[in-house]
Amino acid sequence: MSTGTLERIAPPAYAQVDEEREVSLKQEIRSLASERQAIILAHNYQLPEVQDVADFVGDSLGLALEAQRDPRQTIVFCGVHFMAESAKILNPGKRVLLPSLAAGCSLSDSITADSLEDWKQRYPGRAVVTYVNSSAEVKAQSDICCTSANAVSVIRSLSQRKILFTPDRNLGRWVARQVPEKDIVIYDGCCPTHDVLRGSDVGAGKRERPDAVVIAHPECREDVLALADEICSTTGMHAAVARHPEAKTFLIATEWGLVHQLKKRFPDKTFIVADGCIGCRLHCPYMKMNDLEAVLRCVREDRFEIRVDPAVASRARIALERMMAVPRDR
Ligand code: CIZ
Repeated sequence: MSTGTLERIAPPAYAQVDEEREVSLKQEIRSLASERQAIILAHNYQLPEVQDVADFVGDSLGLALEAQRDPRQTIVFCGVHFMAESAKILNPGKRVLLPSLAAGCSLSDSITADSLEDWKQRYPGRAVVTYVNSSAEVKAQSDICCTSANAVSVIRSLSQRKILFTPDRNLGRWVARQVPEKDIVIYDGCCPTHDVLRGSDVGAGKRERPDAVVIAHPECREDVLALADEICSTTGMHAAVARHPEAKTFLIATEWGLVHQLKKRFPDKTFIVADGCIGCRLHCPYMKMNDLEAVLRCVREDRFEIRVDPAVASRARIALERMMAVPRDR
């Protein structure tokens, strides 16, 4: 694919819907959601038009907290499967719906309860810290969860020095550099969307825009992080932009959906997806499964309901609640 000019940021063609249809879908979704007293939550990586119909847009930690705070009993979770599962685990009495069951996560699939069990046996006695991008079964076998917004604080909060970190190797390595006093063994999983980005892509963007501030997600590889001015979670990226009031241009090294929120909040800044090919590689196909048609079917037909085995859920909830007691990194 041609790299084009870095000025243009456009979603891949198949993600676009006809404008008139988009307006009527949004109206129908909003009116059905209020009629049925459903809250719509959308992750920062969702399609822009899906973010626009949500009551709340955020990262997985923010969405989980919002799901708990809101009194509505039906949660339409526009994200991927593990996130909807976490919402269900934390809100067992509420109905959690995921618009598309195809919205999985390769990183979450890179570790199973069995492979974690094998790994724990290889490294006995270590505290298991699991990134929320994991199944309920894997969380249930973990001591504590973390997100990219609190991973460093979670590791620091532990009394144990020896830790197993699962499943993202890039996040794990970055955290290990922040907390050298801990002995951290890192699982070999990754998010393919972030892992595909290379330092040379970011370097090319920097050559074209030497004034740009580079903001990278810690799921990116080390050569990308080495070029970053700021390394943070998606929600942390808002604060990172605010820390550079003099900067006009930002190279964003994370899934392109996040740029929609940044553009809304900072309309006078220019945000460029750091892959140099207009979001074509920093594109998570699973996050984009929940298009407006799927969200409408979800609200109208109450599908697809997420259920978690109660025994698994009660153990996973302990790991999630321990995490939620730890503050965000910054
Ligand atoms: O925790 C999340 O929501 C993810 C997957 C990324 C981030 O940094 O927000």
